[in-house]
Amino acid sequence: MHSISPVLWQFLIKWLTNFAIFPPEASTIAPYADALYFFLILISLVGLIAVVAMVVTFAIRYRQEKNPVPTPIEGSTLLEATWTIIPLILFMVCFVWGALLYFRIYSPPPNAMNIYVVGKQWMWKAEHPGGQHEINALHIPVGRPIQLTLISQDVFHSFSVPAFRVKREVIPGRYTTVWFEATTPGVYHLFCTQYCGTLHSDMIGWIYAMSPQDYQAWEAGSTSGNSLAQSGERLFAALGCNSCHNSGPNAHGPNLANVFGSHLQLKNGQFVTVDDAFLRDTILNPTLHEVAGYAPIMPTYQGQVSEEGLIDLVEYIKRLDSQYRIEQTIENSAAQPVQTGTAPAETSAPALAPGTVKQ
Ligand code: HEC
Ligand SMILES: [Cu+2]
Repeated sequence: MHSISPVLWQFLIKWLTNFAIFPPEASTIAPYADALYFFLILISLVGLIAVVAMVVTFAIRYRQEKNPVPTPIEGSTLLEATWTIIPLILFMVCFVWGALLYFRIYSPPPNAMNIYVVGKQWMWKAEHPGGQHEINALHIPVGRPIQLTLISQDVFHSFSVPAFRVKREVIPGRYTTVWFEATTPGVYHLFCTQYCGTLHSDMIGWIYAMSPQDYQAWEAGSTSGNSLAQSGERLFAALGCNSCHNSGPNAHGPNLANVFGSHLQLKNGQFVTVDDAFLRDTILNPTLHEVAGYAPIMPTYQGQVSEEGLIDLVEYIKRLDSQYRIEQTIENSAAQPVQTGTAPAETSAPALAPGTVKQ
């Protein structure tokens, strides 16, 4: 898009960034978003100049001394067609261009690496599948598509990284996703762009875009010991899910192996594709979509599992293939206290299983 003159483009962006009126372009999508942005500015400028020029010319040309009596104009089809068709074309160009960009921004590539982010008053908590937890920080490798699955624990928030030109609403009770691919290693600002209470302006963090080697080193150095799926496996046992969901012959619930991504038939005959949101909904609200062939005996876990716990369960079920073992962690999980590595305030819940909600 900026292939017209990469040199000129670089110059423009550098200059704007240098004067702190423009964030750097640090993702693959950024130049595309900027191209549309500059196009909008350009046509606005052209419109502005045309209108001002006409106001001034007409004011001079048709001033009172020259035209004491105004000449009535009956209308001109040509003129009206012109000022209808030209803006229509311009708006259609903006629409099609914007729609193409929108689809690009909101459809993650299938090989994207998934990281979970929980927003709450007033912090961002990121959870990597490997079990790394961070607060108001997110470490990512450059050159690799990253998909974030976002959810809020309380009110509406909005996850915005200007340098990547992405922004996504973070909503209580519903997973939303956003993806990006960072291009330049660096540290970039993360903002909440939804007014979410008194300390909203404190709800900021940093994205650390690192070279793949640095990222690997960080990943290895900051794991809390358990992957999300392993924590999920323990929670699955602690909450008694495995009393109904096991591959045994007398199981009361369906086998959950390979359920993620499959098409399930519901009681009303409809089919649903099992995704993250479906899994989360089923745990909290089993009657919402009852699966054909089973009695609706699954209890609700509303209020018993934290958002982090739900993420662990989702991640566990996602990774189940033929059996119920992610790793042999079940035996010792009851004996030793489990460190989930989330916010310090939450790791101290004594009598509860990891990931469950304090009552
Ligand atoms: C009392 C038995 C029971 C318990 C305990 C139970 N479930 Fe279920 N679960 C079922 C039954 C029966 C169904 C299918 C009918 C339905 O959807 O209500 C089901 C459906 C599901 C589904 C939908 C997928 C499918 O193939 O139908 C998921 C996911 C699930 N359960 C996860 C869990 C998790 C996670 C827990 C623990 C937090 C849990 N269940 C606890 C009985 C149970
Ligand atoms: Cu917020």
